[in-house]
Amino acid sequence: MAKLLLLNGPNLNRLGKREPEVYGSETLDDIEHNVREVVEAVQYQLDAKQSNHEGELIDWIHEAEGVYKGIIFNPGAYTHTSIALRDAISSITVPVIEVHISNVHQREEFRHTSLLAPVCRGQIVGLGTAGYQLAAKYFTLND
Ligand code: DHK
Repeated sequence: MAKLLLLNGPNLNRLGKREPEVYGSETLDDIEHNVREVVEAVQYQLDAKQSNHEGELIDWIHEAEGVYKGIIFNPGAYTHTSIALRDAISSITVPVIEVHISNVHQREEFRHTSLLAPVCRGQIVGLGTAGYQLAAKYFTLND
């Protein structure tokens, strides 16, 4: 059975409580539940992980090689800072879709740049938590 990995980075465990005017009221559990529904409807399997630690995210990306068909990844603020995460994504052949709940381009200048997008399959920004489900749909469509 094909598997997808849903990966969330720093502060995304605070969803639901964190700046609801920016990130909405859904929790990470809600998001994982909704993505799981999309994935399981087409007989895929989902693993979902969240970490506030860059190194742990890097380890999980390395371990994804040969295991997952795709990674749906919201790297949080590491999007804008982490060359190490970019190198981790480049080091595997599993395609990664970068997802942002908010429209980062409508926000502070420092959020306009993604160090990771150039090595990702694609990027979904500003569509709220639906972005995660749309990324899952992409991976399940392309069989
Ligand atoms: C989430 C974060 O934690 C921010 O650091 C990013 C992103 C935007 C989001 O919109 O999901 O800048």
